Amino acid sequence: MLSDFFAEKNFLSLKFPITKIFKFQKMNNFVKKVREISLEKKTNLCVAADFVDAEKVLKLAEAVGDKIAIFKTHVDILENFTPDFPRKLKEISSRKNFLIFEDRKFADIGNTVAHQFARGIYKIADWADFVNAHTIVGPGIISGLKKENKNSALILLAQMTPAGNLFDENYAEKTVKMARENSDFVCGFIGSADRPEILRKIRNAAGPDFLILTPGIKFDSAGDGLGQTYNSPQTAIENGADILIVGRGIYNSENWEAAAEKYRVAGFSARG
Ligand code: 6AU
Repeated sequence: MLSDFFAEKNFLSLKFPITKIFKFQKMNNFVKKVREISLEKKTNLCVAADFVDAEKVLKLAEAVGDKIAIFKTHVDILENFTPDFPRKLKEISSRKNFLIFEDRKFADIGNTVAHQFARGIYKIADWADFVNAHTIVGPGIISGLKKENKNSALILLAQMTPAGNLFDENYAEKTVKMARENSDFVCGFIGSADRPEILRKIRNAAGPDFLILTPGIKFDSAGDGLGQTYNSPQTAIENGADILIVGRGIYNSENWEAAAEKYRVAGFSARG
């Protein structure tokens, strides 16, 4: 039985009009920053840069930088990573005014994730504005990351997009509770429009002070043969998402900038 905490409530609209959002004052500084960028650049788009060539990732950031609020990386898939990569990406992000999300999906004990976050080759804590973590391992993962945090905010995976995943309503509810208990560091969730009834409950329970970032967004909803599920920008926004993560829908197109513009318009106009 789920608690009242996660029951469907009607007092909050699922779509927060972006211009009215600033009356909610409890929000983390990173959430505030995203909202400010969204308003200024009229975008709630996050581009997922899943190339294995660092130069291509930087080219993509230059091409779509004016259209996005957040740029998402997977540094561990880069075949030519050097410390120059985050330095160059940071320069583009401050020039084009977007934030950087390293999609590392931490999933180990606190002590190990602390090392993974701050040390090794990538030194993620030195440059990422956002990182994300699985809550399956309990709140120690949040403490471990917090211990090494310099200037990042944490996103928790409350849902995932692949077909047949084991995330359920109970898991999402416990994840929202963990976020509320650590709201100095946790600023939002990954949610999926493929289970809209759960996404709505996450939004209701989390309120407007947390971001919900939703991957699995594409105009063409055909899957990728590897389990990924896709929904439209409208479906995600109507069910409580505020940031839309788009990868292949943009970087597999011939004109990255034009594709990003189409997703920017669709996502931002759906916000109302
Ligand atoms: O648009 P795509 O399918 O090309 O890329 C989606 C991006 C990928 C995934 O690693 C990521 O979003 N993702 C995540 C994230 C962001 O945490 C969670 C999830 O459940 N599904 C998903 O696709 O970079």
